[in-house]
Amino acid sequence: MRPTPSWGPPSPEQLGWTLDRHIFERQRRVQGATGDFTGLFQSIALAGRMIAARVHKAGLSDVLGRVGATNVQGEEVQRLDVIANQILVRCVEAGGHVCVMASEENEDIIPIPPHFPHGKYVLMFDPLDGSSNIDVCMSIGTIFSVHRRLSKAGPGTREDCLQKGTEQVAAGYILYGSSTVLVYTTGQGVHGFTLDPLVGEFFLSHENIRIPKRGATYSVNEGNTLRWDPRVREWVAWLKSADAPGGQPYGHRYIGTLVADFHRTLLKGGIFAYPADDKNPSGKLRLLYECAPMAFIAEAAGGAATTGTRRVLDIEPEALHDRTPLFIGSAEDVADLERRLA
Ligand code: AHM
Ligand code: MG
Repeated sequence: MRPTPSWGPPSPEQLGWTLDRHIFERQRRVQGATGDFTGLFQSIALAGRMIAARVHKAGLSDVLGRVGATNVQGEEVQRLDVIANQILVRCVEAGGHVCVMASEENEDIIPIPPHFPHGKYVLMFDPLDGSSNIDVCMSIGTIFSVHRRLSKAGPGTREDCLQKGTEQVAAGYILYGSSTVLVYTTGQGVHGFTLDPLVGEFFLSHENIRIPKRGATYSVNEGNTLRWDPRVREWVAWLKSADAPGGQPYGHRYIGTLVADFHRTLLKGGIFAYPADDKNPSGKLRLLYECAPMAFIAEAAGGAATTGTRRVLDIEPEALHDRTPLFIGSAEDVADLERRLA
């Protein structure tokens, strides 16, 4: 006998909830909204689709490998890094929604060319996070953070970029994984959209994501163990022991791309850590392009993010490329870590 077909509930595509529509509906609820925010998001999503297209056929086009230079962080620049950076800048600069940008790949702020209008927002991004994974077909991502400008008019300034994480008006990331997923928050609710590559649209696939209060997985580069503060070493040893919360050892997962490790942590719970170490005494990850946007998302989903001693979102940046230690994830897992470092 042939099985009875089960059609199930309508898919996100059938419902037509695209990213554009989701943001537009929200804009309608804000009195006096100008559409600038919606426009900025459309530009970011376009850049995401363009980067995804290049990432997914990277081995076939001439985009893999190094450009032979190091970036402001002293790291080797990969070709796809440069391409992703250019795509984001070009997609956003002409829209008239931002007054200045800053990127992990650029030493200084990225001004908006004078022939384009200057808008009220500031955009900061890590165009291609997880660079070391590009050439080996592992998940990589884009991270972005949006602030309102502080300066009154005209070209934006470095000070417009140097704002605390609490001042973000939106943050998000795009994960180029087994599928391409865009996750964003404006501080209330975290929503995820999956790219249908045939339609070329992001459809709502993860509405109102809440991070579990506690997880059962930790994510850290354990190759750095000998370089850590002994209290961090003891904390990781505890997570691996039968004394760990739940009475059994935590599992370990580490991809080495913050976007991918964070996405898993957001959906399944647990904790991701990049502690300070002897080589990176202030931590490795950058406050403005990586830690603050992810902390904004984590808190909006009911999780937490700390340097070990203070809330990441409260850090006042001093320079564009400031770094900070990061412990982020389920609220109870982060609280345990804080207690152990106190
Ligand atoms: P990148 O932005 O240059 O790719 O560097 C940041 C990446 C993060 O995505 C990841 O969490 C970390 O560096 C991995 O570092 P390591 O290879 O030291 O474990
Ligand atoms: Mg990065």
